[in-house]
Amino acid sequence: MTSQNKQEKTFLAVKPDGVHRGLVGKIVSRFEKKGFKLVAMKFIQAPEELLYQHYRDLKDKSFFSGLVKYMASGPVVAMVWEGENVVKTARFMLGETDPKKSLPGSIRGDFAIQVGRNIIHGSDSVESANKEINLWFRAEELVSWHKIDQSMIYED
Ligand code: DAT
Ligand code: MG
Repeated sequence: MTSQNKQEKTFLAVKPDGVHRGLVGKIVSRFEKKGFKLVAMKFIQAPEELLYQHYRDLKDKSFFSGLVKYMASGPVVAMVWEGENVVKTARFMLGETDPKKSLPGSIRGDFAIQVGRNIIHGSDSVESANKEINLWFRAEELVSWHKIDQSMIYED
């Protein structure tokens, strides 16, 4: 199997706290340096309806309304990244949901303190990634392109 067959996509979003704190460049840079390929990106203030959909599995949690309010409080940088095993690897790069449990070196471990201000979202499975990508982006917003350094990142 070539790496081309193992490529998958994930949905990542710098949350409003990450944007306010000027961390967009640093966060994007980590995924670029890793070798993943950016295929879509937009800067938007998400409507609450979109956020209800995005977090629908958490609608019965006590923190749900606070979560939606925080996510709608300012702009987010919504992105789609592609690469081999990118869903799981991006989750490792994010750290744990609670920054207190996130190792230094991870994004939440390095830049966040509380779970309710953990600066970045990442899909937790290929299935949720596909749902989230479809929710946040139209098909034509995903750019199909060949990244010139692929043979230096993948051996096959
Ligand atoms: P993750 O974002 O790591 O996938 P999740 O899907 O379980 O975590 O929860 C979504 C977001 O909800 C999470 O990034 C921050 C918030 N959240 C989760 N648990 C929380 C809690 N106990 N208190 C406050 N906010 C919480
Ligand atoms: Mg989640």
